[in-house]
Amino acid sequence: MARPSSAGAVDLEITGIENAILDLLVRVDDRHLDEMGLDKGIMKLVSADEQNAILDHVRGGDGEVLQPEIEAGGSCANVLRAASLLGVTASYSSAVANDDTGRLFEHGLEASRVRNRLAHIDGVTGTSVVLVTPDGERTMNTHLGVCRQYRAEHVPEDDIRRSSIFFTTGYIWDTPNQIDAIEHAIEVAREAGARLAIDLADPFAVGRSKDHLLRHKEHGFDILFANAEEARMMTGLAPEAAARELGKTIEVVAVKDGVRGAWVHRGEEVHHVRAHRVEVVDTTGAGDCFAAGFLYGLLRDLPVRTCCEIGIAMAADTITHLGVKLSPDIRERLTAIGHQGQRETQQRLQAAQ
Ligand code: 26A
Repeated sequence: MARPSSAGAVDLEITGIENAILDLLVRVDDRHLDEMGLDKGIMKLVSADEQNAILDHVRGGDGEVLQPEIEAGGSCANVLRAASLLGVTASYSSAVANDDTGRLFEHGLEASRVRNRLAHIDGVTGTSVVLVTPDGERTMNTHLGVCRQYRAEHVPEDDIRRSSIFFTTGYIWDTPNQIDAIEHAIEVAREAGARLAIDLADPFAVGRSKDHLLRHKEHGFDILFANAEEARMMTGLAPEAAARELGKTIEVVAVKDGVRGAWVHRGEEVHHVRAHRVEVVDTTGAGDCFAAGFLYGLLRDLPVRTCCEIGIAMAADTITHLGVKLSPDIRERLTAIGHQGQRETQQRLQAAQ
């Protein structure tokens, strides 16, 4: 995906800013959610005390040792780590504290070779207690900690200027200082000619920040990812119609519809791509991996339908693992999808001549 010729040197593919969060994943039964009055499948903001009460509750109080699976999370960071595993060069910024949680998060970033542009602020690093039920659905209980104190001076301006794509999610429009920071980052990206990509991330985020998101929908976003519910909240429409509507002002739009697959819109093109049938272990990060795969495809100049197929393959792969993980052979599988997409495009072009 080429940048305008007026832009400076571009040696990074994606820079992202959002919330640094460490995930504590625990397998639970549906009754645990019922007993705690938690609605399955949603993200809820909670205090650190509430997180501890949830962990105590699922431990059952009989001396059983609970060992959550601990791994770096944060929606945007998930996207960048997954993209980086595919060979995309990425840089990430948010805020962590000088605590073990923050160090584990940083380790996750660096292990995936994502450039670390984290700010350090006194307090506690964000965490999400992710409860995974036997059907693979995830219910997130997030304590945001110091990432809510992220501010404009933390924005890695140089990295944004040197990137093809600036990426964030709907989660970032939260505190006034975070809003200042993201609006500043968007301005830097626009001035430098970087593409602006956003994942709406969560119906909760769209509900909270709809005005900001609608403004950027009209005057800024180049690439948008949404699930069916988020797209409906933005447009009042079902997935295909929502993709077409959002596509009136946004160059590339992907609307994900779970087991019904995804719709992608670009210019005159609209495609539907089917979901894969897989054994679902944990849906955490499925949307993040979709975005990672899709952006990888765009950065490699693949046809938009192929980008969507790669996104779907990434989502299908991660949901067969607990946590946001990918299978060792994922890169080869995606390369095969990419080659197939290129062949089909060549055949179509030849047939049209
Ligand atoms: C503002 N909030 C609540 C959040 C998040 C979040 N990432 C950014 N901001 N709440 C949960 N997450 C992350 O979402 C991922 C799955 O898409 C979790 O850390 C999880 O890895």
